[in-house]
Amino acid sequence: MEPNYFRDVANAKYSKKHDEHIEYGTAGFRTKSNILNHVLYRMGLLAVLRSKAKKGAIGLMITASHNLEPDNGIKLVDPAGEMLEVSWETIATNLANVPDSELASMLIEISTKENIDLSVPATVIIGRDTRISSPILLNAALVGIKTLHGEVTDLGLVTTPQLHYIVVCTNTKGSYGDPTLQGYYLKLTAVFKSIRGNTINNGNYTSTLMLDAANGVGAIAVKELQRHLEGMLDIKLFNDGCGDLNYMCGADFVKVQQALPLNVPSERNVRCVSIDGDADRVVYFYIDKNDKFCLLDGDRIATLVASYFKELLETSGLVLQLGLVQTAYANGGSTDYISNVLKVPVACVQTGVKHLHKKALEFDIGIYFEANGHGTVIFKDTAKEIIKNYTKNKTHSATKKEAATKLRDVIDLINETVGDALSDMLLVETILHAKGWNIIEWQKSYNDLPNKQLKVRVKDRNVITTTNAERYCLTPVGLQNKIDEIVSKYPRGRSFVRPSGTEDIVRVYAECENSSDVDKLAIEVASLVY
Ligand code: 16G
Ligand code: ZN
Repeated sequence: MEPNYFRDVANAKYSKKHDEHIEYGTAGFRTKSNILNHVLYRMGLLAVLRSKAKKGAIGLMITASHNLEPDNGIKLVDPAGEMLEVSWETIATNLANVPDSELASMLIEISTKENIDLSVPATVIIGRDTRISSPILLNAALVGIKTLHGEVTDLGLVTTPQLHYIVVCTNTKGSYGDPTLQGYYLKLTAVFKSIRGNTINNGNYTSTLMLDAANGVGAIAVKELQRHLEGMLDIKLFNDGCGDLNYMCGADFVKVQQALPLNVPSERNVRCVSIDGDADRVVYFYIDKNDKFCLLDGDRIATLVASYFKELLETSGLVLQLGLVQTAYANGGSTDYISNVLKVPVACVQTGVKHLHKKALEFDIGIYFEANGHGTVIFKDTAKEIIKNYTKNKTHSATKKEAATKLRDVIDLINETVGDALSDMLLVETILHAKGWNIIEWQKSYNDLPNKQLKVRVKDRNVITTTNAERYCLTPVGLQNKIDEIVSKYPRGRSFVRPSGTEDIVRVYAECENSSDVDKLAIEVASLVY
């Protein structure tokens, strides 16, 4: 190792100015933006080491997703476009919290333990969301990267999924797509247009929708989509960046509050979409003829996609294993529908995209969605190859080949690296168009159980530990028995509590058959946690 390589890492401007312990959680570091400066600097340093360790470009995204404006955060993206490897999450946490005096020695220790060849060149691809604090934090990260002589590609304002896309394209030398924003828009929109053909409307499907962009970076991307899809998809954009980020709008607000976001007009039976502040989550909703708010969340998207893929597999005669991955938050109504009506295997894992992604890799075609609208579909390389060859095989009937061709094309519409609100939306639009469905028909496919989520502030959320994909409480001892007792009083009742990975709170989820009971059930369970 070059002895002087870490010589300049001490930097007074980015020294650690407080003692708050910060953790690399489910989606990276996320907290108040004014205590993140040294963390960003240090993650710049770490990204260089990670790039050298993996001999590939690393992504660094500055965002706090659906959190309000005062927060910010950072996450690192591995070369294949995936979340940072779990063992490096601990390394990141340790590096963020070490005293300044031990920074250099910890970097040396990481390099030695991870066997990093420091002569390997490093590249870090950076993106940021629209928060006021993002440019300052960007500078901190840039200084970190440059201190260790890493190359930087600064993408400016991008959605989180766009960053993931560009990282994977860069590392696969363009075979996944062109590593530019232009490449991203062209890839998604070209296939969207070609699948849709000349029929803009079909059956009860019409091409108009209202989109709430949470006043986030997604609004910029949506404007690009509007340009590319003019005449094909009529997107009416709301919360386009002029208002407060994620404030009473966006996918998280809509999902949790089950209410119309600010500024979106209450028009009956119109298909509406909400994305979150960094555009990796999407939910649909509409106001029905009785002025009731109706939500179509990640579970709905997953079931719609599963039913479409199942249909294409059956029609084409392709034999591939289709599976769906959910979390404990998935509505019991959706799980019943998937298992009993669609008859697609369904797995449940703990919250956080990395867990869903990993499980979905076990299927030839793995669909994963969190109820909050974060999800995608991933295909094994072998499955892609089988589908491609099938479309070329002259012995299959035209109908079979047509279904296989649709399957082949729709793969290009999907951002497999991570849940992508815009790619997911274009997929949903494609499926609704193919089925000739309006949003009411989509909703009729099954009934959600009434459900409620609550946040509880506690002294130490980590006293709650869970198992069985967060559906069962291990500690405090006795809590689970009390939950079971309460739940047993409610027909089709289900409830769980878990510590949040992104906020200093405990989350409570409850569902049951009668909407008049659900608030009571949630409050009863929440009262056990106080
Ligand atoms: C993060 C996760 C999301 C998860 C949420 C749970 C990623 C990219 N994002 O936003 O998947 O649903 O955290 O938050 O993994 P919670 O632990 O606060 O409930
Ligand atoms: Zn997000």
